[in-house]
Amino acid sequence: MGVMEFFRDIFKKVENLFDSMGLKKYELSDFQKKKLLHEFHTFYDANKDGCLEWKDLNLARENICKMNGWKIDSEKYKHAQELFTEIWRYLQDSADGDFDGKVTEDEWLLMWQGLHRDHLRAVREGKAEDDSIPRWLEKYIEYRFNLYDRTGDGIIDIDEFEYVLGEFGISPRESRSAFTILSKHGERKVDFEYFRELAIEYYRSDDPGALGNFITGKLTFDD
Ligand SMILES: [Ca+2]
Ligand SMILES: [Ca+2]
Repeated sequence: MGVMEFFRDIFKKVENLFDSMGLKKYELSDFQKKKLLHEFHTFYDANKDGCLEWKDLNLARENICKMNGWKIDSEKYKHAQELFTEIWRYLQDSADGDFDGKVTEDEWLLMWQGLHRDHLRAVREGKAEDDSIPRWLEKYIEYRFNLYDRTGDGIIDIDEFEYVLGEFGISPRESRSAFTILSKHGERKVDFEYFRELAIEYYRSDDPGALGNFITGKLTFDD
């Protein structure tokens, strides 16, 4: 082996080592897992039996249409139907590892683990931006924004936030405090651009101080 080959070989080994060390940060932290499980139980598992099935998404869809008074055959009703069908298709393909038609907590976390890993790799390889997210999640965040923005003026206010989260079992005290924090005491308008930024933080950030952590109205993840 020539000197050049020798160093090339060493270089490759060091690179691989760094790569395997780097893989560690792909693991979701306990804090990230708690946030993702809160999302699972509060917004996805509509019948609260601990696992996610098509009937949960269907129930969530029906509740949302009812809450907003969207009539069958209206555009918004059809849009919600398409969106929930797409999300469920994605969850079945990406999360339901044993194909039993149910997504358990473990399967849900594994899916997020995979999304997290793929994203970090893609960013490192220059194939994705920091804030790129899969299409279904992009649509889901848009839907959540529209759900909160009841008056449809493009901005979520504290009363809308409290009302909608109340439907998901969050107390007014919690949701109002959370909104005060994420809106920086009302100084920062919660338009779609800002909401999307916060939502991505909620799904990805491991920083306990990130304002995006407050987007579901939950104030702490210590328990
Ligand atoms: Ca369920
Ligand atoms: Ca399953």
